[in-house]
Amino acid sequence: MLLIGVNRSPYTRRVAITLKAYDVPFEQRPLSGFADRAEVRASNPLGRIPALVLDDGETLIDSGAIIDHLDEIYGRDRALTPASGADRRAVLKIAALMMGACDKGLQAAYTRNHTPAERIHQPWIDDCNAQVTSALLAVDAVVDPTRPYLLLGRLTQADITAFVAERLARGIGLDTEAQMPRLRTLTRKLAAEFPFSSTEPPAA
Ligand SMILES: N[C@@H](CCC(=O)N[C@@H](CS)C(=O)NCC(=O)O)C(=O)O
Repeated sequence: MLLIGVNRSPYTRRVAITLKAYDVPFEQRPLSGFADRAEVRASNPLGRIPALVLDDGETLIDSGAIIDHLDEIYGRDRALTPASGADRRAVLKIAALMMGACDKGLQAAYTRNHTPAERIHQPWIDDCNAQVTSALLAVDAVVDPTRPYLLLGRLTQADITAFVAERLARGIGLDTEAQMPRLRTLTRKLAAEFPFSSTEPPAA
């Protein structure tokens, strides 16, 4: 199995953490959606990371669809996203909030990095960052500091997505320590667990 993408990408890292949590061996080709456009498009015509090439050559794209497949094959009755019911809805809701926060944080970053300085519309960037903040605050409110994980008393995709979104938020300058202290404490604890520590990207 081959994971295409750099772990600096929250979407790629989410898949890498999931593979490690399921103890699935894989290789990784650390391509960037911007620096390695042609190579990335050869795996995903949309030109985005991550993509996952399965052992039979089939290529899956988009972190949500990739994780759906991993849950089906490797998660079974302990899937990181429960198969049905209220538990599934609760995990999916946090995952949607956190992946949406990543989308908005990256929109702000893309605007800053890919727009000529005189055309940058700061209110749009501020709006995006406010949405990231609001989503993270909602998850901060769910954290129970006496419990090791967000939901269900075990690691779920809620923790994984909260981890990558909080990390992205710090990367774009949000002070999560001050604004979401419970979430920051949770992500510090998660960072010490193997699926998270073993997927830490190299310092830029
Ligand atoms: N919804 C996608 C988002 C993937 C995504 O936006 N990846 C970024 C890297 S963080 C990318 O490849 N951006 C390049 C581009 O959009 O041109 C997923 O969950 O996999």
